Amino acid sequence: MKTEYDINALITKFKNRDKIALAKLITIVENDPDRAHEIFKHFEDIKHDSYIIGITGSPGVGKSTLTGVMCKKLLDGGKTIGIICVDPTSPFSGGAFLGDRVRMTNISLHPNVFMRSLASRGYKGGISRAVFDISLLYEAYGMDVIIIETVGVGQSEFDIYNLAYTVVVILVPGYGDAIQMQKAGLIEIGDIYDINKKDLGGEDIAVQVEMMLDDTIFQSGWRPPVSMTDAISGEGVDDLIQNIWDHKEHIELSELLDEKKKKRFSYKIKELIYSKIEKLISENFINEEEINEIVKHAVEDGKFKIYQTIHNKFEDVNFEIKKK
Ligand SMILES: Nc1nc2c(ncn2[C@@H]2O[C@H](COP(=O)(O)OP(=O)(O)O)[C@@H](O)[C@H]2O)c(=O)[nH]1
Ligand SMILES: [Mg+2]
Repeated sequence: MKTEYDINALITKFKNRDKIALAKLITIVENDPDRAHEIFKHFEDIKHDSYIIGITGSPGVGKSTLTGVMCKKLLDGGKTIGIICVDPTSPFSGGAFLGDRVRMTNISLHPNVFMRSLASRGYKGGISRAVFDISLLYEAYGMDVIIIETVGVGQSEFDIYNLAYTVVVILVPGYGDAIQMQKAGLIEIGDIYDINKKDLGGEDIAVQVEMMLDDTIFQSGWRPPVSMTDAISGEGVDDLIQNIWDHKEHIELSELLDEKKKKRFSYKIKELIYSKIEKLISENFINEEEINEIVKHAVEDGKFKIYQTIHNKFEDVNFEIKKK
């Protein structure tokens, strides 16, 4: 059964900074993207002032632990923070969700922080759609900082690069050699590199990253710095945070931040258009009954004709789109 919410009542509470209302609105945009416009029409005046930080790296490098420590420091500095954890590598177990909760319990009760985990695939319209909408809600809520934690880069599922203003790539000792890193596309994406688990070593990888960065030309005029942290003891985290603020200042002064904001919105606009068109097509051309019929033939007649059937079906279609 679908839960009905009174959106107007929720918005009123939300505007009074009620975290439960924030949680409910997030649930609505997650599960029912078609209702997003009903929510966002109440936020036409919001400023897009939240600073969006992406934290990325392979599973287990310490992203959640680091996010927790950074958050604590930012909270102490009076900031309000919204966190989104995306971990599509654990589709069924919900392990990411529970794990992150445990790692972040010490901060998640703080009134100035809110956290949401998206542990599985299968969000309507995709994970990036859900992440974007949640980030907008955080902005409307007035969060100073939004942290998006995500596994890996350049996946079709979710590209943090289109959303975050500063991307931090986390590596750990024993990751492998520089060539592997280049293959993984890590050198193109990071604004900042951090070698976490420095208690286990990592000087060698830091040197390799530095060398690789020295060989790269950065058109933006920003040469990514490399920090080393121990997220358990908190050592080095202040440097990492300082690097983030330095990058923020750099992109503000060079007007790159505006470019990034524009990119964020144009990405969203395209996605909205595609999802509208997809809906149009699925409503007009894809009919479950018909699909079942084709499947039934395929199975019962012992003849595999699905390509031919769909091909013939579309031969007869006139794709003229008329406005009302
Ligand atoms: N030794 C050591 N372990 C760490 C450090 N940071 C995180 N860990 C541990 O590494 C494991 C994975 O951390 P987690 O934050 O869940 O990684 P994520 O998958 O990248 O979010 C946990 O057991 C952490 O306690 C660190 O700096 N040093
Ligand atoms: Mg994590």
